[in-house]
Amino acid sequence: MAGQLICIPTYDEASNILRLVERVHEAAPDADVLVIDDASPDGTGDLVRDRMLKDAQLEIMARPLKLGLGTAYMAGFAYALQHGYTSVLTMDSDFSHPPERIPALIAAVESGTHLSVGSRYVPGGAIQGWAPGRRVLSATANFVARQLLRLHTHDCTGGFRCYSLRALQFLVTKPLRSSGYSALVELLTRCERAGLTIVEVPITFTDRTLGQSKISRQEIFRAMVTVFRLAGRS
Ligand SMILES: Nc1nc2c(ncn2[C@@H]2O[C@H](COP(=O)(O)OP(=O)(O)O)[C@@H](O)[C@H]2O)c(=O)[nH]1
Ligand SMILES: [Mg+2]
Repeated sequence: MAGQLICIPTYDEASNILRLVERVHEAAPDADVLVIDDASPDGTGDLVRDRMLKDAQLEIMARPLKLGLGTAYMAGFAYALQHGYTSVLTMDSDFSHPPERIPALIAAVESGTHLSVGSRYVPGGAIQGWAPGRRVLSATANFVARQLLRLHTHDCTGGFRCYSLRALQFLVTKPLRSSGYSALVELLTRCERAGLTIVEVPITFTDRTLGQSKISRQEIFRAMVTVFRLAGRS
């Protein structure tokens, strides 16, 4: 019986991915890992394929082009359901999401919560290494999203989450409107509006030390549009 699947979307993460997979296996020895790679030009996919030869708990979903974070999550959810997994944990591949918090996120879902959210914005949560500008951007995005969408969750934009089987079955019934980063807000909004139970697990988020952030001005603008669109449908 398949259990937990850990989905890691990657785009140009050659400097991080293999070390991360190792740390994830240490933190969650029973979970399988699915890397969802969008044809990274830096060869991330080849590194994963090579490691798969000696790692039976590692799999790759290789997509032909950069299709965005939102569609990567949805593809991971569909894969998990097809293969009989009972929960999906999502995390970034740049070590911003501490692997040692994986067990706490999974435990919350195993004890019956539909969705657990790794949170920077609850007591015990923190951010390390971000310049003031990025901190303000994230705090503002969360404040605006919470107010406009009337969300209860404090960290609406983080991608370190564990989705229960119930949450997955619900989310795959409808395609997302957003393909990029704003998918995180959309996924959360759908779960809250459906009345699914959510807990926030405090995490210390640490800025990446290797590789480049893929968030762009265009992504930020698109995310704002998504929040307004979702607000219009509340
Ligand atoms: N598969 C896939 N992964 C992506 C894409 N864009 C970003 N990622 C991954 O999503 C995660 C978060 O991206 P990152 O650049 O660290 O964003 P930031 O932390 O918000 O600056 C990382 O693991 C990226 O490699 C994409 O278009 N497709
Ligand atoms: Mg990052």
